[in-house]
Amino acid sequence: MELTEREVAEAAVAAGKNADEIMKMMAEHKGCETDSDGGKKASCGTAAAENDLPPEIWEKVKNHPCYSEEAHHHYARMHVAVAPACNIQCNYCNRKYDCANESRPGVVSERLTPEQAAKKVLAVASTIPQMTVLGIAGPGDPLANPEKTFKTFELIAKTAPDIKLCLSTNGLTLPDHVDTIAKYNVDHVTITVNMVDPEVGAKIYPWIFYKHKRYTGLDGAKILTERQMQGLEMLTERGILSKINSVMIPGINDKHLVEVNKAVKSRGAFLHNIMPLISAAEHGTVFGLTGQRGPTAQELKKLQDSCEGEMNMMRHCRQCRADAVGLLGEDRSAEFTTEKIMEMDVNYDLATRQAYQAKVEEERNAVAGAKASELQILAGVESEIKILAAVATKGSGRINEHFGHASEFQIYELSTAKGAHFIGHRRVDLYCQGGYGEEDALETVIRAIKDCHAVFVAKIGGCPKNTLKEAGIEPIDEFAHEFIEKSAITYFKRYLEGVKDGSIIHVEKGDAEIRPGEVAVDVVEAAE
Ligand code: CLF
Ligand code: SF4
Repeated sequence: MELTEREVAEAAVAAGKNADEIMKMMAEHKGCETDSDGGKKASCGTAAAENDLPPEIWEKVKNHPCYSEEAHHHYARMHVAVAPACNIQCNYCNRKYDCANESRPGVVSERLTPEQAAKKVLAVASTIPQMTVLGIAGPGDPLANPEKTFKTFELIAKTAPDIKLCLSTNGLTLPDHVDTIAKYNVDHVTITVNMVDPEVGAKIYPWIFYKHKRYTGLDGAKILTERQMQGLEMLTERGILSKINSVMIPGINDKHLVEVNKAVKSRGAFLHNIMPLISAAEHGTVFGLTGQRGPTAQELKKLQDSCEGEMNMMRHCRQCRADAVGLLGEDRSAEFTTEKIMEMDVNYDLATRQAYQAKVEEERNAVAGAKASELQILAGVESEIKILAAVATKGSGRINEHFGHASEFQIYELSTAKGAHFIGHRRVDLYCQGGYGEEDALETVIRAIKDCHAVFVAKIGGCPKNTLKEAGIEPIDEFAHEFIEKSAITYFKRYLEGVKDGSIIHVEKGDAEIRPGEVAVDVVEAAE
């Protein structure tokens, strides 16, 4: 009989194992499944731990905040906007904005030369020692700007060799560049794949520009999908980790993305990231102007859940901008404008970075230990009930953000089968506006987390507390600065006990709204 993860943990507890031993037993139980073709499964989950993955894969993902959900609480990435041009047109993109494949629209980027970009990387690496990954993700397509992209990688590989290199592409010219990608040790490549059927593709891509010629409709979509799949296969052959980003467009490719998931998994993709379409008339995109809506929170979750059996899903993407800096979900790009960087006295010290990262690893191990003991809290409790909880956090796996200061909430699904399971985040307006609460912002927070039963915060004022309660969301501040998962499970156990003794009446919650990013105009004009 197949044991669940929790049953393994319970058996370990019963056998008197300590937290480390429990983690190890669970990892061995999960193992890396073998594919029907006898090969190793590409991944054992974005939440995978050291024992879940082959050592060479673990080395690549362990401190990459996008490829490891667990790492994203501790490690930061940065993007440099060196690639303005694009060679296709997506109906969700307005060239005045950052690439919507990897960057939410509407945030200004500065175009950088490779030399400026290299200086910026050193400046950020000296200031944020947990910044471990440099990505090039736009504002156009990095591989439509190969000279600038690879020159940037070359400069950084020389001056900051401990930083992992990462790029994101629409895939049209990927097959032409795989050898160069391998040459510069770019270990992580994201391809945006929204379809594997040109009929679907023709509704998303009005044209592509390939070998000096413009192709429209079905012809363009056919070339694009063939090139994307060819590029993915080539990356897999060379052992380069690939992640697939897909934009979920209700009524156009939502059902089809299950097919996409199968196609990319069979070609060796490591991870699949299904993101919500960001669409609003003021973006000036085709989809924005035609009123194409994005998915709701529950529609997105349902699709991600349905693909999870096929392949591991990334659920912590922030659709970040082409000049993003910091932990996923935090925005420190304003600290590193070109003007400020040029004035900065940069002192890139590898030993300091390594010492800091050793401390990060200690914190990370403490979180893992807390997760193991979390499963002990649930030992012997059985229930079909699943609830969602929102968490205000600044990172490090702790409940350490005030309600009014949170610009996003992390969402966990609580169940007796899986414990506390990260399923995504919700962007919100700041409630606290310079010392006073903003009622309109509170309404947007409630709309964003109204599928949650509880919200965990480090601190919250009396007024928002009451409004949240009236909306059926329980504000909880008793676990301030404690580990998220352990606290959430402690609460969940209490919740189930309340349901059992009748003091709590369990009600199913409805759906919630996914908020797009801020909208601003006039950013980088992408040249063809
Ligand atoms: Fe950047 Fe992308 Fe590399 Fe990450 S982002 S190039 S893989 S380092 Fe990450 Fe940002 Fe989502 Fe991209 S959260 S948009 S998946
Ligand atoms: Fe699509 Fe290019 Fe816009 Fe990116 S920059 S969203 S690939 S059109």
